[in-house]
Amino acid sequence: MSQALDEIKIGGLGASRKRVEDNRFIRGKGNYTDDITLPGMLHMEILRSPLAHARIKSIDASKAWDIPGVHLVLTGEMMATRNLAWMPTLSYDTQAVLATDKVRFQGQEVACVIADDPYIAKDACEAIDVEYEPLPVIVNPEQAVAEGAPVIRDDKDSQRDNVIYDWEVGDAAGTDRAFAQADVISKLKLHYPRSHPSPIECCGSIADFNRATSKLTVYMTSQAPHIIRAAVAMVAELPEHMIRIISPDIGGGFGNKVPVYPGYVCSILASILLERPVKWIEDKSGNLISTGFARDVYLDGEMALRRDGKILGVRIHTDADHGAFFSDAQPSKFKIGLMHSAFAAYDVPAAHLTARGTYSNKAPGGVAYRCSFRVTEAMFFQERMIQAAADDLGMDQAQFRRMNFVRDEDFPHRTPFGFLLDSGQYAKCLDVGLKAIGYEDFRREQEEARKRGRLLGLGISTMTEPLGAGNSREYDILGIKMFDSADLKVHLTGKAILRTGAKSQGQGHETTWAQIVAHELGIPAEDITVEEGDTDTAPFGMGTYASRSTPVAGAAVAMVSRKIRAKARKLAAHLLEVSEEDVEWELGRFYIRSAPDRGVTIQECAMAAYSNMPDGMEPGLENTAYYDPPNLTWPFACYIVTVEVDKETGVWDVLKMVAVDDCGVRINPMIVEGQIMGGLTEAYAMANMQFITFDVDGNCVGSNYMDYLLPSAWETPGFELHSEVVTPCPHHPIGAKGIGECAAVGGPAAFVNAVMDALSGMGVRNIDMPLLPDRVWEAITYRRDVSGAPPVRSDD
Ligand code: MCN
Ligand code: CUM
Repeated sequence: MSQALDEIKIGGLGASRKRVEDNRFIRGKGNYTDDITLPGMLHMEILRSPLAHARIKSIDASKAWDIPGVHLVLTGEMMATRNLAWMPTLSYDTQAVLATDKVRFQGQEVACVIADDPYIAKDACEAIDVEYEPLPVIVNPEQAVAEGAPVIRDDKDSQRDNVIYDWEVGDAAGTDRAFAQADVISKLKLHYPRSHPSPIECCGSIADFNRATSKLTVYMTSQAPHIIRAAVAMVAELPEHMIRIISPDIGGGFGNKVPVYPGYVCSILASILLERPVKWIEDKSGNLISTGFARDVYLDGEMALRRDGKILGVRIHTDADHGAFFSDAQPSKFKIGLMHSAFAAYDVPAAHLTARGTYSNKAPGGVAYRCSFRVTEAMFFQERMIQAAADDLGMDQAQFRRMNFVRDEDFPHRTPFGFLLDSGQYAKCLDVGLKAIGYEDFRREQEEARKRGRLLGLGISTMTEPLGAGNSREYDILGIKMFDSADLKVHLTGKAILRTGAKSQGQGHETTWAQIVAHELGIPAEDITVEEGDTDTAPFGMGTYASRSTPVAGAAVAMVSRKIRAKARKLAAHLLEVSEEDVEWELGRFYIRSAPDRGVTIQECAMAAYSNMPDGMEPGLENTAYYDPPNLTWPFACYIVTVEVDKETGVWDVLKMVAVDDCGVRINPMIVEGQIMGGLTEAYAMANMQFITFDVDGNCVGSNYMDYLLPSAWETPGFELHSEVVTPCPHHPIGAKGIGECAAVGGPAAFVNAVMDALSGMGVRNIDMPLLPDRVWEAITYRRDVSGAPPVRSDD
């Protein structure tokens, strides 16, 4: 009779185990960067540029130096003497650490003051006199390429204009042929606005250089500590083994904490110069105005259609506004991230994408915010285009999707842009969603309501998303291949510590990684400590973004557990005095095949590894696994929203939202639901209320939480989640696919499609996000599209 453990009881795969990290978070016992105080620690504040584009004529810091309690004032000029005025970006560009020649966006770092406390430092920043000579300002790609536009990056010898790249992917000629055969060509043009992650905790660092040991320790808010260690080694020319990066608890990242920011670099240099710990904690407006923005992409596309609804081909052009420096954190091969994952869920025979990136006088960014490298823009545009195409054909929204989906029996499926999809049940997800929303009934209700002058709408968004870069053949950042790692040490009593190269910012890795070990080894999850974020103890890894932790580090956790199990099997054979071939495994226990009652637990094997190993066996029970995934994972999602739009005010309310997510095997169903709820909330915020843009002078409008609204439980509609569709990932050791970004990626189009559906027949093709009441009202009243592209209009 089997004596296997009950997997759910030990907190294994599929257990909705409570998040262990919450025990300290809800007690106020988290350990965030700002909670750390070191002996003799000083504080740094940053002086930011008030202008978007200006030549710096002079910087006079003498008054700041005179303020009691000030230890150091850093300027670009001083940074330059150490070759640190500029730093490399993750996209092979350069970025100013502190401005020397010009300021290139509002909020750019101009000087830093290090003082006894942050208040003195802030006052001293205000005592610095900077003389600026204003220059013409560029806030969009059209201005960037206009005749006579000022060259923003005149620091670069090779740069004669504001174009960063022209890039293309797909089959131009094949796509031309598809369009030649089309019965109908459907077109759409829109702007996906800048958006901003706005985690509760801003960015920050504490640099601590110890002259006696030559060791630099930096506590910081990084989603990818090992990448930061490599970057610091290169930028500051310090030996890598003398650098220790520690990311303690992180209060939300959402992509905001992937890039290298000037504040980190300045705090490090200040600590080296002063030989004291230097803390920098960014304030909210500093975070909103200067850190990694997302999106800001202009999308223009057309779709070739056969009369019966079959998609024949797609053409997309994107203009991406990258701000003053090209600092996207993305795989080096792809200039516009994974934008070419657009339409992956659909069987599109031919496709071609062209992309141009330009500089502007705006904070650098473009990629990071729950997006897996531009996938948010790709899926938003895809689903907006799908809706427009179905409307142009006069076809039902659900039927048009269903007939063009990649079918279950067609996997593996190669997309026209070259991605390989391995699994999915798209039509089934859609059917579950339609049933849950009550599709047919709603359509009838909508028609009835129309007759009485009420505007109801239904929006669908269906998509598959590439999560979990990479495989190392195709994915690297600055040449470093995108694999990941796990290190597992089983102590002699059978308890264990697991470390990975990922870094949780709220996703719950301390809970879920232990569940994978429990599944593989039968060690109860509560007996496993999970630790991440310290480069001196964690194995090398590429960090957490692109929802890559489960697909890559999570796979490494399974693989290292299997290595441990393989050794434990030898120990079991030794303890049971049989040969290894006669030993069988069930959860938590090895037993003799011919005598199942005779067995040893994994804990007994662990004890033997330290006390009773066979002759010649290396003692101990620990191992490390590096995992290079064969492919990305492709979760699928179907989001459906119904709304009512008020004609008089343009205000719209969500009536119901359903979400059907298939992310393969769920490690922790409760955490997965939390990820989806959070992502849908962000999607709703982007679609409805988050307004951040620029005026003609490059002033960042909306860099405060009066304009850039964070939804609370009060504004957020309820979401109905469905988990019945599970298509295991065929190449992942436990069949899991990523989930961390799906809802934020697929969600926005569902909301916008719903509002557009409510307005159908009014001659409105597009309203740019956020769908603020005045924009919706304008569309209804004047029967026209409403653009949200900067510069902001004077009536906004
Ligand atoms: N999970 C699971 N079963 C699956 C897939 C995932 O139980 N089949 C669990 C994982 O074990 C993990 C969580 O769900 O605990 C998210 O897993 P995964 O999809 O692998 O994503 P990552 O852990 O790599 O997280 C990154 C992703 C990104 S890129 C952004 S941006 C984002 C997001 O996660 N930022 C977040 N979700 C966030 N959630 C919080 N609370 N805070 C952030 O900053
Ligand atoms: Cu692009 S935001 Mo997440 O991948 O850290």
